[in-house]
Amino acid sequence: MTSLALINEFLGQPPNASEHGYQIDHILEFSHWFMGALFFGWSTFFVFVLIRFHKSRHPKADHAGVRSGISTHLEFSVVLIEAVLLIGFAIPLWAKRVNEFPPTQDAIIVHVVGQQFNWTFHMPGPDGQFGRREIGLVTNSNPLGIDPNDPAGKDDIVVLGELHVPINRPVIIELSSKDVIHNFCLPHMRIAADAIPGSLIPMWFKPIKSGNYEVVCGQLCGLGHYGMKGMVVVDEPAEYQAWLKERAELAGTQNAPPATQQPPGAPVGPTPGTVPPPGAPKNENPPAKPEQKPAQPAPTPSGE
Ligand SMILES: [Cu+2]
Repeated sequence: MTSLALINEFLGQPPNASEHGYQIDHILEFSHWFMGALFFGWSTFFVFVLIRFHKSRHPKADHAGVRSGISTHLEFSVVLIEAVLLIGFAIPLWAKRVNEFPPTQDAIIVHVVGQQFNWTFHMPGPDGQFGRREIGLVTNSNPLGIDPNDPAGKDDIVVLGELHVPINRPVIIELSSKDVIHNFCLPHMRIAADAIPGSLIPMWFKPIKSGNYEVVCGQLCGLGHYGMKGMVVVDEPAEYQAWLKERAELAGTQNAPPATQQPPGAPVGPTPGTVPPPGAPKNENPPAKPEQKPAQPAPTPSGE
């Protein structure tokens, strides 16, 4: 680590784990050192002016002002350095991030969906094709609303909270949200982008260090915002394949629940309409049948 990086460490920047991250770190480092130099320079100048133009030395104000051109040169230099930073470094780096996506055949493509207050990851499965998603099909067991009639969606992998990616391969993320605006922020990978309902926002990074990296939500998205965390695990290729195989095996049961399985929220206990065997424990709060009419109050037999 160079001495330039000291300021990033001081500001709490976590270690970089992505291929492009060092470029962002350089700009951050340079900008902070430059701001520090400006602060020091202008503060010194301010103190100098206070002393140099004190009333005791200049009892009468001079309307001609300072005649040397040094302040003009200084200000011009500051503008020049800032223009070089913006036009020479920041804009090209940004343009590279948004225009130069890696070829999709080498990349891992993941749909990331934010919702209050977690992240869901959607991967295409062995066929390499994402199933159709439809917001009307969202249920507890189908959090992304994958169309069960779409053959491309049969092998899709849906994981909540933790995504695995292989090291040294570009990861392309398509970001969206189910409710409010979130922000998918991976501080170690030096990327962040807003997840906006109704939009698919692409972003990409290439992890170069294996390990577990926290995902945070970078937009104040509600009361549970503080807990909206996830994990990106960068694996060695063999570990990644093992994880993928495990998830793919699970995907069959995830996406196609057996026909006999009760839907979520179904009443627990004997099926409504069956007579419990004698001696069976009584079912408290029997589920009401929707077609049942509310019971009429029995007429009181007494003649009061
Ligand atoms: Cu959020």
